Parts: sequence; C-alpha cells; structure tokens
Amino acid sequence: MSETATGVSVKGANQTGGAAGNNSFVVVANRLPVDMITEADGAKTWQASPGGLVSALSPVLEKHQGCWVGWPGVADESPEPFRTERGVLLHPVELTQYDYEEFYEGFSNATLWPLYHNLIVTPEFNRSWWDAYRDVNLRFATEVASVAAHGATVWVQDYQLQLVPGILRQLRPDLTIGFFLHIPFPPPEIYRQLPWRDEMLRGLMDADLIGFHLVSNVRNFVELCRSYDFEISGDITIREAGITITTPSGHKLGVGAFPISIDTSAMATPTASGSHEEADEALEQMHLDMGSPSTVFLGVDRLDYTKGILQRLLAFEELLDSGALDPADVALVQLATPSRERIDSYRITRSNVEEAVGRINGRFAQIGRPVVHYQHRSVSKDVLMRYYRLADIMLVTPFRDGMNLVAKEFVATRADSSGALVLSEFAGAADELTQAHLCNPFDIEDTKKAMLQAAWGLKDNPEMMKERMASMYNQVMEHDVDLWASAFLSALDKARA
Ligand code: GDG
Repeated sequence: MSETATGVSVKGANQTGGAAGNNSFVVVANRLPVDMITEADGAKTWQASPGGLVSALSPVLEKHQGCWVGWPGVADESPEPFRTERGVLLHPVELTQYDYEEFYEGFSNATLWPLYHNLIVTPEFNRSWWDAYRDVNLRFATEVASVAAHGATVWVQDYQLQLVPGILRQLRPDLTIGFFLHIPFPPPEIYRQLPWRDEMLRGLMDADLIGFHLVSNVRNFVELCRSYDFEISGDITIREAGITITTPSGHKLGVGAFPISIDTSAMATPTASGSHEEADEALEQMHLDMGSPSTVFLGVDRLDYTKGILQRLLAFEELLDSGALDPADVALVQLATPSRERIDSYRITRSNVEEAVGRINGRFAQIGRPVVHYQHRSVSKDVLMRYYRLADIMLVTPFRDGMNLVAKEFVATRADSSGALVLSEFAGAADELTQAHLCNPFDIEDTKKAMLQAAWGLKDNPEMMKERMASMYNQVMEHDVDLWASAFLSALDKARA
C-alpha cells in the first residue's frame, strides 16, 4: 500500500502500472451523460441529462469512441457498463446515499462550489464531507485504472474529482492525465480558506496538464502555486499550456486557459426532428400563445444562486414598474432547470425566484397573459432551441460563472444577426463575447440599463445591433467545442512528451 500526496491510501499501487483495460481515451466526470430512470413497471431506462459539461463533452467522446466513467445519477445502483448508440462506452461508478449526501451535496456543492464562486453563499467546512470526498475520489480513480489501456489518455473533469489525478498517478504511472476545471478558480486568499487546501492542490499537481476556462483563472492558480515549493516558468497563454510547473518530486505539468465552447453544428439545424417549415410554424404558434409580445426576454439556467435569476427578475420588475417597459408589449420567459434541490441555499433561491415570478405576474399580468413565463423543469434540446430562436433579448446575468454555454448557444442560433445578448461581466463568456450588452449583476441599475439599451437598440439602431451580433456569431463559430477539446488534448500530448 502506498500513500499519495493527498493522504489517500492506495492498495496495489506500483511503479509499473496496474491491470489495464482496453480504452485508450477515458473521460471521468462526476456524472455520466445520462440519468438512470425507473419506469412505473420497475424497468430501468436511460435519459440524456442536461448540463454544461455534458453538452461540451458528448461530441468529443463520440468522436474518439471513448469511455466515460461516472455516476449514473441514482444512489445505490450499479448498472453494468454499456455502449451508447453513438459508440461511447459508459462505465457507471456506484455512489451510496451516504456518498451522495456527503461527497456530492456536501463537499462538492456546499463547500467547493460556493468557495470557487467567490463566496456568493458561505461555504461549509465539514470534516466528514472531506473524508467522503477522498473516499469517492479513490473509487473513481480505481474504476478509471481498471478501464484505461496501457498508456491511455485520461481526462479528469471538474471540481468533484480534484484528487483523482494524484491517486491515478500512483495506481497507473503509465497514463497521461489531463484535468479541466469547469468552474472559476478563485483568488488565492479565498482558496486558502479551505482547511484541506494543501492536499487538494497536491492531488491536482500530479496531472500532466491542468486547464481552466480563463486567463484570470490561470493567474489565480499560478499565484496560489507561488506560495508553495513549486518552480514556475513561462507565460499564460490561451489554448496552449504556456505555464510549466515543476513539483519538488521533479514532475512537470502544463497549465493553460482553454475557453470551452459549444457544438455549433448541432445548433445550426432548427430541430433534430422535423423540417425547417415545421420548426417555423411551431415558433410562430409559441409567439401567438404568448399573446404576440413585441419583445421577448429569455433566461435559461440551472436553478442555481450563482446564475442571478432573482436579480434579473427584480430588474425586469422595476422596468415594468417605472413604465420603461410596457407589460402589454413585453414578456420574459425563464426556464429554470431543477438543480441540487435538497441543499438549503438552492431551496431558498427557488423560493425567492418563484415568489418574484408570482408577484410580478400579480402586479402586471392580465388573466391568460402572463408577463413572466416560468418553467421549473428541463425541456428537450429541440424545445430549448425553439426558445432561443423565439427570444429577442437573451439575459445571462450570473454573479459568477466559469464560462456559460447558454450565452454561446443563443448566439449560435443567430446566423441572421438578429437579437441581442445581455451578459454579466462575471460570466467567463464575457471575455470572448465583448459585443454583448455587458452588465454588473450586483448593480440592479446597471442591469436595467443593459436590458433597456438592448431593447432600444433593436428598435432604434437595428444595423448597429446586427453588427454586434454578427461579430459574436463569428466568434462562436470560429471557436467551437472541437477547438476546445483538440487544443486541450494536443497540449496534453505535448505536456506529457
Ligand atoms: C458548468 C459551469 C460552464 C439547460 N437547461 C436545459 C438544458 N440546459 C443546457 C444548456 C447548456 C447547459 O445545460 C448549461 O451550461 P452552462 O454553461 O450555462 O452552465 P452549468 O450547468 O453551470 O455548467 C459553466 C460549463 O460547466 C461548461 O464548462 O460553462 O460555467 O458552471 O448547454 O443548453 N438542456 C436541455 N434542457 C434544459 O432544460 N436539453
């Protein structure tokens, strides 16, 4: 038995590599891209699960015909591995109800998530959650070690699995290990609050490449590393590992900014099923059903306190209240996908959002003609696309967001340069979508200003608005998810070499 820098004990670790599987490309993420559903008759079926990471990684896995290791979304179930219709091998990892509560809801989402999102709510530091986090990371690493071929490339995803690179390096030194963080990396003074900061960081440092979305994330990480006994060289670059860090044991790893993006080819077709005409008719019907408002605002988010849904509603309410927007003429559609529903801060956020929706409709709606159309359930990709096409103004106003794929997806539906995007300057996407109407979501006046500028711009200055949208459209088309993945994977190859 040997012990990693994270203190996780690893049975059977050796320097020649453990028993190998036959997958040369393995992605490991907390969740599989599917949810296991139990039907009324007890039969188990699978359903695609929404979320930024799934949207980004599915096309990459399909291209490589790789193996995806992750949790199937239901506690105490261990289904057999199976291959999807598109050729991806899904390898489930079992989590018990205890793991779910302590590792997932606890350490991942009530400690790390708020800590890394700059303390929008206060993180909880609980020792038994940390123990569960280490145990579950060991389990994920062990599963990966069993499916990866000798010399395989393993791509570890996100904040739930930050100890996996360290454990995996012990179990399988033959592997090339990349790690990508999908959420922001906080300034060092915030990261340092974490009681297990040293173990967490050292677990990561056994990767060959660590990728973040933004230059500012890399800067925070490198600044943190400077306070440790690492050697640091190079400059921060985009889509390359410009920084090299050498650990005291002599291991070298690359660090770089790799801004994630979307599968633009999937956005070009209005629907996966049905013709363009049918899609247009469905869109027209939706608009009619809403009472044909002249301006439709749209929000699409997981119901998460980081996304600023309540503040966006309050800004809309104040604009209706002041008469700047006419309730007979505008509508706001808010799609809120259920998320982490048992965590208190999420319950409170949902309750505040739903209270605001009720109040705004109570104040400004006519019977049969809501001014806020709110849905708290997820919709199919086809329906989501239809909402993107229906909207005049997309509202993406998170307090903090690693990237935000919704902003890019909306822009990708605008081949005709129509519409406008109101975007928080604290969304990672703001680094690239500079022609959006940027706002500070902590400042309600600034958010209102951006919403009005977008609405007035579409009416009074359509040519200028088209130019802004065209520039964002080109940016997204030229920097799609393939570029993200291929840049990361080729930097990983170089870093290992
Ligand atoms: C994390 C980071 C980063 C949403 N509702 C439905 C649905 N979605 C899809 C969207 C989009 C994805 O989920 C959401 O992605 P985001 O990037 O906006 O946000 P997170 O889930 O917080 O993702 C984020 C991302 O990882 C990737 O690195 O950008 O910063 O927080 O693709 O389309 N899809 C369907 N129905 C829904 O109701 N089908």
